[in-house]
Formats: sequence, C-alpha cells, structure tokens
Amino acid sequence: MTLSQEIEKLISAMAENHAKSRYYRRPIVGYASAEDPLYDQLDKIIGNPQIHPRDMLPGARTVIVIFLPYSEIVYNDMKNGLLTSSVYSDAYMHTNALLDDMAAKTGELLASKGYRSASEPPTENFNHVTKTASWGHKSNAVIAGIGTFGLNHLIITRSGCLGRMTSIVTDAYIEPGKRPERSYCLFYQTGKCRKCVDNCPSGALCSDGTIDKRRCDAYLEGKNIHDWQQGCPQCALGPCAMRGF
Ligand code: B12
Repeated sequence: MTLSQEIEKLISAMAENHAKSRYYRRPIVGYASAEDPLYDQLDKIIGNPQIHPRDMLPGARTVIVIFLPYSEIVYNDMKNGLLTSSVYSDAYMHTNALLDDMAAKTGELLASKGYRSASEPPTENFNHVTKTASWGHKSNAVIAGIGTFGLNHLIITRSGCLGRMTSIVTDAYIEPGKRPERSYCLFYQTGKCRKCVDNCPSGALCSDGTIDKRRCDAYLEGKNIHDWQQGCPQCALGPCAMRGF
C-alpha cells in the first residue's frame, strides 16, 4: 500500500467508526506540493501575511488536506428551515474534535515511517480584527485540487461545500493532486445561481463576489450563545451543498 493509500484508509476508518459517523459522508483527502508557486502568492491574493508550509515545518514537502463532507442527516435537519439547527451545532463541535484527532493520527502514522508533520486546528486560529487566519485550510484545499472557491467563499468539492476541513504539513513526499479545470460553483459556471447570497441571513454575502466578514462574524457571535447554537450554515445550503458542478 502506498503512503497516500494508508492515510486515506486511516481517515475513512476514523469517520466510519466515529460515534457520530451518521453525520459524515466519505472524506476527501488531497495533497499539495509545499513547493507549489501558489504558496508564494497567497499573501497578495488574500491580502494578509500567510504562513508558508516550510515556515510551519522546515523541510516540508507536502500539505495533506482532509475535507469531511456532512451527510443528508445534517443537511435535512437544516433544510427544516431552522436558522440554528441543533444537529449542525452538534456536528460542528464533534467535527472540530474529529479533525484534530485525524491530524494527530496522521502525524503518528507519518512518524512511524520516520516523517515529521505539523498542523493547525480546524478553527479559532484567526485574527479577530481582520477575520483572517495566517494558515487558511481553504487555500490549501484549492492548491491541493480538492475544490474551488464558490460565490459563498466556501470550498466546493466534488462532494459539495457542506462540511469542514483541516490540513497537515509533512516532510514526506506524496504526489500532488491535479487542480480541476473549471469551478465547481454554479454561479461561476453559468452566472445564474445566487442561492448562497439569497440565503444569507446577515446580508454579508454579495453577488459581486464579496463578503463582509465582520457582518457575518457579528451575526455568528450574536447567535452562538450556547454550544448547541454553533455556526450558521445558510450559505452552504444551495445546490452545491452536497455536490460540486
Ligand atoms: C476567519 C474564518 C471565518 C470568518 C471569515 C470568513 C472568510 N470568508 O474568510 C467568519 C467568522 C466570518 C467565518 C464564517 C464562516 N465560516 Co469560517 N473560518 C475562518 C478561518 C478560521 C480562516 C479563514 C480565512 O483565513 N479566510 C481568508 C481567506 C482564505 O478566505 P477568503 O477571503 O474567503 O478567500 C478569498 C480570497 O482570499 C481568495 N483566496 C483565498 N485563498 C486562495 C488561494 C488560491 C490559490 C486562490 C487562487 C484564491 C484564494 O479567494 C477567496 C474568494 O474570493 C477558517 C479556518 C482556517 N484556519 O482556515 C474557517 C473556515 C473557512 N470556516 C468555515 C465555515 C464552515 C464557516 C461558516 C459556514 C460558519 C460555520 N462554521 O457554520 C461561515 C461561512 C462564511 C463564508 N461564507 O465565508 C470552514 C469552511 C469550509 C468550506 N467548505 O470551505 C473553515 C475552513 C473551517 C473548517 N475547518 O472547516 N469564518
């Protein structure tokens, strides 16, 4: 078995054997080269200094990206029309913990073969003034080719955008993924779909492709007063929720 197959087997088994496995579909795992020239352009693209993989881990060769797509159970619960779904909130809490575990176990697998690794948590690692992280999992997902940015500013994968992700830097070499030739977002393909913009309860998302991050965060902050009210998935509930185009 190759190293990538071993990693994928480990990640799939962790999702399948998790106590809340009903929340998940099959994980997507992708690989970016730490030498990809896009990493040198991220400061400019994002407008905020970004950590280069080799600053995270000297000698870095690969960035492993894991996207955990949510199941119909999570999707249907939100489709009931509740702005805050207890299932989504529960999934949010468990998924952050599971992604941390996945990064740790992947690190252990790599260490057993003599490789080093480093990772950042799935969230809460951002500057609260700029609302931007210096290690963006979404950028890694794009560079690894597992998804593209949608009008909703989320990563849309072939299994949709409804889910969460993490990324791990290692000095092991794994063949990088190929980036898709076109966007998985219906709006960027046809100019017609604006479901995410229409769904946004705070007015933060605009059809010109911009997002008012402070407005979005203020809405989240005002709402997340209990653990069972985490997140707002409304921009992830369009036709791209469960599949990419
Ligand atoms: C800060 C943050 C927020 C802020 C700001 C959101 C934002 N859009 O940046 C607030 C609090 C508002 C927020 C809200 C939400 N968040 Co949030 N958040 C983060 C965090 C911590 C950092 C994101 C960041 O730095 N963004 C800055 C840049 C990267 O994003 P951007 O400005 O949208 O990027 C644009 C450009 O810079 C450019 N770009 C950026 N990188 C690259 C790379 C290349 C190669 C190219 C060409 C272009 C490009 O294209 C983008 C589109 O124009 C990440 C976790 C992490 N550390 O990565 C989670 C994360 C992005 N959030 C996530 C989610 C799910 C949400 C919410 C749905 C809330 C929820 N959990 O229910 C909403 C959705 C808001 C939205 N539509 O964007 C997920 C996204 C999953 C996905 N499918 O993409 C992440 C990855 C968490 C996770 N571990 O899964 N979030």
